[in-house]
Parts: sequence; C-alpha cells; structure tokens
Amino acid sequence: RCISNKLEPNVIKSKIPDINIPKISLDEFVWRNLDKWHDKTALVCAETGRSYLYSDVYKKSRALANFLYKFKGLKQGDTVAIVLPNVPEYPIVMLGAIKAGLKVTTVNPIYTSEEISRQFVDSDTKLIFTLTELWPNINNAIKNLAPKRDIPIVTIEHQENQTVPSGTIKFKEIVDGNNKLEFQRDTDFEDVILLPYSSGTTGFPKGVELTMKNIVSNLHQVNAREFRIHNETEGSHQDVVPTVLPIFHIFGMVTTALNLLSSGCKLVTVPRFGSKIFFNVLENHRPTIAFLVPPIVLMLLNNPNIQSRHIEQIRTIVSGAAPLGAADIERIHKKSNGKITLLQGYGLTETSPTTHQQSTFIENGVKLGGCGYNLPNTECKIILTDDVSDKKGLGPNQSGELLLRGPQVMKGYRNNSKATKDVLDSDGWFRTGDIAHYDEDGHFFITDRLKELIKVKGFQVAPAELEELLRNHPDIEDAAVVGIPHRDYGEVPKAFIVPKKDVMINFSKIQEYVAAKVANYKQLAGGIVVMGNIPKSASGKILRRQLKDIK
Ligand code: 4UV
Repeated sequence: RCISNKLEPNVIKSKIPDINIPKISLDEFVWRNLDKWHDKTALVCAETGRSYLYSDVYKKSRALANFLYKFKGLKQGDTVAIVLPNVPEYPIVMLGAIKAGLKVTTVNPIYTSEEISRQFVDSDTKLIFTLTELWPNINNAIKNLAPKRDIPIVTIEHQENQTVPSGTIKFKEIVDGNNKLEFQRDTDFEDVILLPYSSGTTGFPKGVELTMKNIVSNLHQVNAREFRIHNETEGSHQDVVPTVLPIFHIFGMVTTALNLLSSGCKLVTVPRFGSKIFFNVLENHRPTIAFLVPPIVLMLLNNPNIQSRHIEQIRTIVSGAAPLGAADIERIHKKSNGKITLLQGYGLTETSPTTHQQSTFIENGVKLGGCGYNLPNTECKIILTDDVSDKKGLGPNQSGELLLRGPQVMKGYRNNSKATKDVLDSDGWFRTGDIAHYDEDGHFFITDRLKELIKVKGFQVAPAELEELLRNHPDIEDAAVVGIPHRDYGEVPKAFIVPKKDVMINFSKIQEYVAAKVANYKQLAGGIVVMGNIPKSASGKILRRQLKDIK
C-alpha cells in the first residue's frame, strides 16, 4: 500500500502530494503576512517580562542588518556566531544577520570556553552576539584561539543596568538605529545561511551547511495542511508557544522559532529551563501548543505542582529529538483529560530538521511509538545495514538504516568532504545512522541508533570528543565512551578506560577533569569502568555494542 517509485522499489513517498516550494528568501517567508499581526506580541521573556511586538522584531532586525552590512571586516557569506540562551532578541539577531547576507552559527551558551573556541575556529567566526553575563567566558574563548586573533563582540543586556564590558558593542544602540533598509544584497537559494553543529554518524561535531533552500523548503513542508501544528494568528486568536527547546538547536531554531514567527504566534522564551519557570509559563501564559523533547514531557507528567488544569489548554504537543515511551504518551492523554494530542516528530540537524511527523489529518497518522509519515517532497528508504553498498530499499516491517532524500537535506559538512561523502551519495540519499522500519501503512518507527551519537535530554554528545579528552589525561592509555539508558535523561555517557601501566585510577579526579572541560550534560553520569583493553575491530573501530552490554 506504500507509494513506491516504479524504477526504485520500496522508495517511500509522502502520503500527501508534493507541494510547490517557491524560490523565496527566508526574509520573504517570515514577513509575508506581517501586516496581519504587526501589532501583536511576537516574543516575551518568561524571566524578565521584556517583550517585542512583531513590528519591533521586523524593524530591529532591519536596523541590525544595516549595521552588519556596513561593519568593517564583514563581507557577504562571512560567519557570525550567536552564543545566547533563549532570549527574545535571539530571532532578531538571526533574521538581521541572514538579511545582511551573513551565515549564522549557533553555539550552546552553556559550553565551556574550550568548546566555544573550537566552534569559533572551525566556523571562522567574524563577529559574536552574546549576553553581558556570558562575556567573561566568551572572552576566555577568544583568548584561547590559535592563531591568536580578536573577534568583535555585540552584547545584549538580559538584566537591566548591567555594566557593559568595555570594548564591546551595545546591541540596544544598534537596533535603535535606522530601520529602513539601506542596501540591496541578494542571497542565492543555494547559499549557506545556517551553520549549526552536529557530530553526524561519527567523530567530532561538524558544521552543518544549511542553505536558504534547505530552510525555506522545510518551513513550507511543515506547513503543509496535514502536518501543520499551529494556527495562523487571526483576529483575537494567537497561539502561545513556550520556547523551551534551545534555539541554538535546529528543533528550537527552525521548527519552533522561525516556523511560528512566520505565522504570528506568541513565543514565550525561557532562558534557563527549570521546573519552576516552566510551571510559571504554564500558569501565566497559558500555552496552546508546544514543541518538546521527552524529558520535558516527563516533567509535565511527574511534577506534582503541574496539574491537569495547567496543561488542558494545550491542543497539541510535538515530541521529538529522542524516543518517547508509549506508556508516557498515554499518561499525557490521561493527565490532560484527553485534551492534548501528542504527536511524535523526527528529524536531524542535517535535514533542517523535520522529515517525519505524526498527523491527525491522515488515516492511521498516529500510532503509539511511531514518528509518523514523511513530509511532502521527502523520500525514504530502509536499507540493509550490513551491506551499505547495496542500497536497495527493504519492504514493510523490515528493519534497517533509514535513508532520506529531499530539499531539506544539507549541502554538506563544512570543510569536510570525507564526512559529507560518508553520509550523502551522488543521488542525494542521506544516511541517518538510525535504525527504523515502516509498517503496511508507511508509518515509520525509529527503533535504534547505528551511529555512535549519544543523546542526553535530547542534546547531542559526541563520544569522540570525550574519548579524546580522556586519552589526553596523563593516567589514561585508551578510552571509549558509549551511551547507556537513563530514566530521566534518555541516555547518559559511560566511559571505559585503560590506565597507563602501574597507574591507580582515581575515579573522582577523572570525573572532575571531564567536568571542567565540557558542558554539564556531557559529563560521565553513566560512570567509569576500568578495563585491560578496549574491544576493537580488525580495522581499529571501537566495538561499542560489546561495551554497551557490559554491566
Ligand atoms: O541532529 P539532532 O540533534 O536533531 C534532532 C532533531 C529533532 C527533531 C526535529 C524536528 C521535529 O519535528 C522533531 O520532532 C524532532 O534531534 O539529532 C538527530 C538524531 O536524534 C534522534 C535520532 O537518532 C536522530 O538521528 N531522534 C530525533 N528524533 C527522534 C530521534 C525520535 N522521534 N525518536 C527517536 N530518535
């Protein structure tokens, strides 16, 4: 019953017809209906209450674009980095920089200065946007750069009356400048506009080159009538959306922020996630839809302060980035007295991100544990994992690696043609590194991960990064890191280490060493095991499956 291509059997097309994707810019897409809701609130900060109307976001992003266009040392296609938590200014920076013909790399604001430096160097960052309170960490990141160079910084004040570090540029002064566009600079549909980082199937985090076409296509795809979650603002109706997923991550950036801003919704930005602030958002802002990751869905379920009346006004929750258990989906229905429809979605940074989503508008569009149907203009196939040279698609209910093809698939990894070639073939098929199958209806189920990536609370952790760190420790000869299941976080990293000869390993010292170098969620919460040697294949690859089985 699945629609297959005659030439290529078992290539699964979308359940709905392909849509027309016009060659328009992100700017045109986001602002195309501004007149309808220019006087509505676009963004409000859950912590401080500061807010921006749609007309403010439009004008301030244009004032910023004027500034960036003229800024000495910045030319078309250069990279600017955003190192911000979810503050309402985030989309203003993103839209302003892209309008000015620049590329945006988004950095996790809780990264250590070492992690930040690495992304600045790899992405060749020319200008940084950050918060005044994050400045010391950013300054250290700049000091670590090799070869040494300076990078100008624009600072945003999150708390009032903070002292702005000398030598930095004040965001407020820029965005209060002239907001009539002073230049014309066209970005090609094939130009890279976003550069988020992902480790992909193996190795260190890499810059994922997403083009104007990728982003604009994905925004059109998720807005196909059968898949669209939100309503466009009309009259007094305005969907309210808690923006808790980090905007630096593709799910928060494209599926949440850009998507919902283009329809006039109200985004309640949560800069520091915690149960108390989330509770306040539910009570004070009464969200109507939400894009979440499984640990946050679990918080909705398990926090005793959050009662049915706090969540009943939510029509739809989309959960993605990691699997959500069937029992928890049923519990959400129950707790909301049947009012919430919980849909699972699936995507990757490399696919801008969404490729699959459940839908109540398509027959059998919601099945427990599934992630739904592929979006329009997206093709899928499942291939045998032990012979990837044979890319013939498998039939229904057969498990294998999921391959994707569509206009949302990235251009490639920045400066890394080898890694790009490993995942993207000349026919446009992208290897996800995920194990999946589809059923008789063509509904997809993600069942396992073939790639080495670990997902902690939906965040990416690249084992290669932790392994290098451990191998650089003076007491450690060799190391391997795998993900093990965790009740609240989905997975956590666990390390296996081989000590140097005659060394007694001090476990807490190793934990402290890792903790000082990487962000909190990458720490070795799964523990450390000492062993004689790391199991490896003949070609030297770590046999991760074997390690996962060691208790
Ligand atoms: O690159 P990334 O960090 O990207 C994401 C994106 C998640 C999205 C995006 C749009 C949606 O509409 C949505 O619902 C979710 O997380 O990590 C990609 C990897 O995360 C795992 C899988 O291993 C991907 O290769 N993953 C993502 N979604 C799911 C998932 C899911 N629903 N179930 C299981 N694993």
